[in-house]
Amino acid sequence: MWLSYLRKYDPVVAQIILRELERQRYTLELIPSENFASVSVLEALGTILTNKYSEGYPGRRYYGGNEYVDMIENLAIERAKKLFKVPYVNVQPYSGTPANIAVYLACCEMGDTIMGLDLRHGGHLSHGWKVSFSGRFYRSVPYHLNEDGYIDMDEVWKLAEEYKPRIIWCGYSAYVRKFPFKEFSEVADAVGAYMVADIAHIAGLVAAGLHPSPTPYAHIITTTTHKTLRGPRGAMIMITEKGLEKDPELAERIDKAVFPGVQGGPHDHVTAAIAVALGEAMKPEFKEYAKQIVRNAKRLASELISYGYKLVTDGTDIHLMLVDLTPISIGFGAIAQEALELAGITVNKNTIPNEQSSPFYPSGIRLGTPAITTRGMREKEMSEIAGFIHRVLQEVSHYSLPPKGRRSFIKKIREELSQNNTIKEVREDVKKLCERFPLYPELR
Ligand code: DSN
Repeated sequence: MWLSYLRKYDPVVAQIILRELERQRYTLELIPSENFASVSVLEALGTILTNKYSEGYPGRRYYGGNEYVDMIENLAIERAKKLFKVPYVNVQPYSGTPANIAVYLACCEMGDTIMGLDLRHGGHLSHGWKVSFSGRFYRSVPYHLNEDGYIDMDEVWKLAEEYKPRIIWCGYSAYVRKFPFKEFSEVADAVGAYMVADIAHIAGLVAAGLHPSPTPYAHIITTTTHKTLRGPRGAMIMITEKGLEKDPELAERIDKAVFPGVQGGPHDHVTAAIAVALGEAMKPEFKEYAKQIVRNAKRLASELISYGYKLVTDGTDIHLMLVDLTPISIGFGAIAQEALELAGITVNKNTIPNEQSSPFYPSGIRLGTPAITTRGMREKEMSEIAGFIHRVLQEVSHYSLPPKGRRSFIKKIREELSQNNTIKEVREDVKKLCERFPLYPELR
């Protein structure tokens, strides 16, 4: 029985985990940065490797007893090198932001200038947003999207030439088109910057050849391992041949930045699970999976457009899309997220380019297909899901956020909507769809 010891010795924790399993099983997970790791990945995570301290790197640790941990870490490194065709990998970062902190530490002095896409336009917190360490300790010069939702490369060139940044980030959390690695490498090379590709969102697509690789263009590549790559929560930093040519000591500096610069002991159980996920990503089935993610995203996007929704850039090239709900009302993303959640459809509210509201009460929602594709859903189910979303949003389109008292307003509509018959009906339809695509049947 799954969790047999935990059920016996700490039933309180076991019951909460089992309820979360039910939630994952019977809801539609459309948050594009989430996925369902395989049972093999989960098994590797739940092992005795969590007991070990291994500060340092394979063959040069600060603790004894690392014979097998070295094997695990070397295996993860070798698989990542092969998959992403890079000469150097560090698999120890705890997650995406710590990986990016290590990159700053290795490449910049405090106060140096850095460039990333503005958070409100789809960039990541750690690429220079004002409340993050990256916007506080470095001089952040953000670039933006054009009105059409594509990156404004004229602005990128202008800012880079004027401010001569030390780092230029090309990598996004809510950008729906192909990441323009080649164009960014031309800018970075022209101004002598490090080009860092943050492929957290698209790593699985890159690994499967469904998105152009940054390897020929970037100096450094960072990624999390739990999004499209479908591994455990963790991250990696990779250095390309181009990176080593620019700076032969870069690998050593990255290693030192990760440990002892930013972190202590690596999470060896996570490293093992990363090795498993990388092994899975090398298989032909993973390529099929990645293809289906993109096909599903395109179908979901086109169905939503056919219902009259406005999508940023009118579609997607990758696994995610951004629905601009401004035509319903400004800040409607926050209402949509609540209503959809009540119907068993999990999405995240998101700012849209030229947002007129705030990141907490934004006007868009971000949807992605990695998790539902893992369940085995295909184009036909995407059409059904678009229909569910439309039924829910139609039901709540008369609501609009008040200028004040927004938190209590959201609480109030949540209560009202929990009694709404259409939402209850959609919730039942969502459950039926989920039952057709069982999640973790092995975990009983
Ligand atoms: N929180 C992640 C996302 O949802 O895109 C980025 O780190």
